[in-house]
Amino acid sequence: MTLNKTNPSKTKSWESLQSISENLKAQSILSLFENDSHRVSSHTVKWEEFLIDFSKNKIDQSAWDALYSLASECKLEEAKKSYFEGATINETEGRAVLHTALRAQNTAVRIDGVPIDEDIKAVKEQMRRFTSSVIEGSHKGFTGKSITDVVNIGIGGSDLGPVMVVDAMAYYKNHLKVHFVSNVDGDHINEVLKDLNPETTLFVIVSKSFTTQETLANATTAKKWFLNFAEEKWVANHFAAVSTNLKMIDEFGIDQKNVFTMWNWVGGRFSLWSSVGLSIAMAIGYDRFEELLNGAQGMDEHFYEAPIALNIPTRMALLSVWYNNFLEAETEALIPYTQYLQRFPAYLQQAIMESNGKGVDREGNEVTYQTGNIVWGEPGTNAQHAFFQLIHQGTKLIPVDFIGFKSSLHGDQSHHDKLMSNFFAQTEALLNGKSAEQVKKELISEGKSLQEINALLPHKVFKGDNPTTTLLIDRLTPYNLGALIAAYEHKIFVQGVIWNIFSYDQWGVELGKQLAKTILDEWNTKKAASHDPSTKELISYYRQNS
Ligand code: G6Q
Repeated sequence: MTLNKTNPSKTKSWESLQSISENLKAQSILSLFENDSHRVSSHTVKWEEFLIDFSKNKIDQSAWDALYSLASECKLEEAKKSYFEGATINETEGRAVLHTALRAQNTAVRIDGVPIDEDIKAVKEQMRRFTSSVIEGSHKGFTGKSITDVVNIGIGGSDLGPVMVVDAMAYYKNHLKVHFVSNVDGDHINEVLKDLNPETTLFVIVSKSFTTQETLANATTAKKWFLNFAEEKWVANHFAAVSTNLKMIDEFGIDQKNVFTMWNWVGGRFSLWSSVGLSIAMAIGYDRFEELLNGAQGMDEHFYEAPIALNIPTRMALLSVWYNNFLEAETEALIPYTQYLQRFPAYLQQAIMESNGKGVDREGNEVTYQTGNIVWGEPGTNAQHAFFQLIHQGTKLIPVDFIGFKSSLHGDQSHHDKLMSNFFAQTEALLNGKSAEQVKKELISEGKSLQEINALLPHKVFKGDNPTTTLLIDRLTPYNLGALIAAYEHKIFVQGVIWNIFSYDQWGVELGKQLAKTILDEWNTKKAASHDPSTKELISYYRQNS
């Protein structure tokens, strides 16, 4: 069953949302609180250790109801079934989208009639054995020493998920040092290699296709570096690979027993749950990797079963559609109040923008409405000292997700209270703002003259009425992190369903790759290719001066 091809802008609910939005644009969020004494409880969803407060958003119940109808007109429930049951919902690549099967305890899903459950279990078992042998030290390098450093070589989906999770789970980490090399920039790999001991280093080459220029270049450099110190036969102890392309791995010379398969039904940017997460399992141990998977599975079940009004990912998605398509917001910010999640916005930038940055609908027509929202962010409180000025007093509507935790991991309550007082204060300030009267009173009490007050006043006023969603989670555990990531994954899915686009392909990254190949070939063969005048001039300047 493929996805329905409903044009959302032709639905009845879309029309209602347009008129509701006209009415709501004129109302402040504060007035919505005044009109509804139960607003906080009716706009808050609780699930396991998550509490999501949607009440500080510019939306009322009539808009929520119309969004729920929109989801139904766009056949969200049917789409969810197709997603979880392994239908070919990635139509343009002819693939299912089954990262959910990787975290299910058991799955009855079959691909082309073939069950996948046993394959998933076998790879997980291989991961458990391999990571345990490296962590416990029984896996030895070429001089008989145990491994101390693991280098994940991969890019995009084969890098961003693992690097984000390894960073986020630093508190749970074991003794292994885990490094990530992604960029084809030789300075990246050379910076990492310069501090490594080849006797105790394990390289994990992660590439679903095993044809990616960056990863192959870095893997080749790593192997060359290693062979300066050891004979070829020792590559088996120091290199592992994750891929669907077993033939190419063989040509690269990696021992079959260190090869971890993955499948075409796992999209790159959703692959951290597969063997692509090998470096995560190395860093925190296989059992904690399983806890991460269990958290994602918990969220999968919630997403699949919870009624729409209590469904966290669905409400997050519909809210984003509301801002994007009816209140003309172009971007959304995401501010985790924990340093551990510093890579979370970057990870979600790929997941969200590569998935939903599409301008053609599921019938191949150009869309006539906005799709893929722009996502950005940095951890708080750092972000407050950087770009929060624009959110508070700039001219753009920027809905913000605030993600915070009830307890810190190291248990320093004094720091945590300071952090969380900022967390709550920011959403409060964004909502309430600061009126001219308040500012005037303050300036008077500071002893400012009338002239000074008049000059300063407009600059110190905060209009407020800036929407935020608060995600308050008990603790940053592997389980809760898995659930949090899965919530955003399903948000992406729901948005794609509503927008009638294909979320799981990424043709937009191909053209640049093709042209880079043309330019490189041109330099290697010394045969000029044609370029626009600007690019031609720039290339010639580069070639003369480098
Ligand atoms: C993700 C994309 C992309 C991909 C990289 C690496 O969904 O497909 O980011 O992960 O291009 O691809 P390989 O894993 O095939 O090297």
